[in-house]
Amino acid sequence: MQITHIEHIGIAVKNLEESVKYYEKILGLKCYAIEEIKDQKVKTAFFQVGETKIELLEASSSDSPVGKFIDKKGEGLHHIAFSVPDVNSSLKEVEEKGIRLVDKVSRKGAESLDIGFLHPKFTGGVLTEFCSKN
Ligand code: CMX
Repeated sequence: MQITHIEHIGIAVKNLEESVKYYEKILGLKCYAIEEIKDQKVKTAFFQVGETKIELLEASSSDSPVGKFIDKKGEGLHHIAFSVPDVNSSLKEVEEKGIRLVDKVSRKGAESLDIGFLHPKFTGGVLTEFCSKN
């Protein structure tokens, strides 16, 4: 496994617009992109913090994984995403080590990255994502 850095930290929010205000007006960060990812049923807002991004996530439909998460646990840290050179080989590597995958093969995420999720029940309760630029 060759993780190069934390690509982003995903934070589930009820209202994207309201949450963006906190990051901009209180923390002084700048939202550089808002993007809806239809496949994941989320609307996202991005902030760059050094090499890492903060990704705010608002559910765009009631059956969205983020909506389910907020219903159960409330707003807060949702997932951590590690940058790797090749998502599919990293997914294969951890699966061979006994980790259950959410995604057997990569799919397209925000900013056109290749992404794949590991199941939180096999990662110490932290939903974990691999990302690569392809
Ligand atoms: N962090 C930690 N635990 C989580 C979790 C999260 N983000 N999301 C769900 N869980 C836990 C639940 O609390 C539940 O635990 P218990 O069994 O102890 O109650 C368990 O995982 C199963 O959760 P569920 O609500 O029954 O939901 P599902 O099994 O239907 O789905 C999961 C869980 C992880 C497979 C699903 O949320 C998923 O596919 N996530 C990956 C996709 C995603 O989150 N996309 C949004 C981000 C988009 C992006 O960044 O690009």
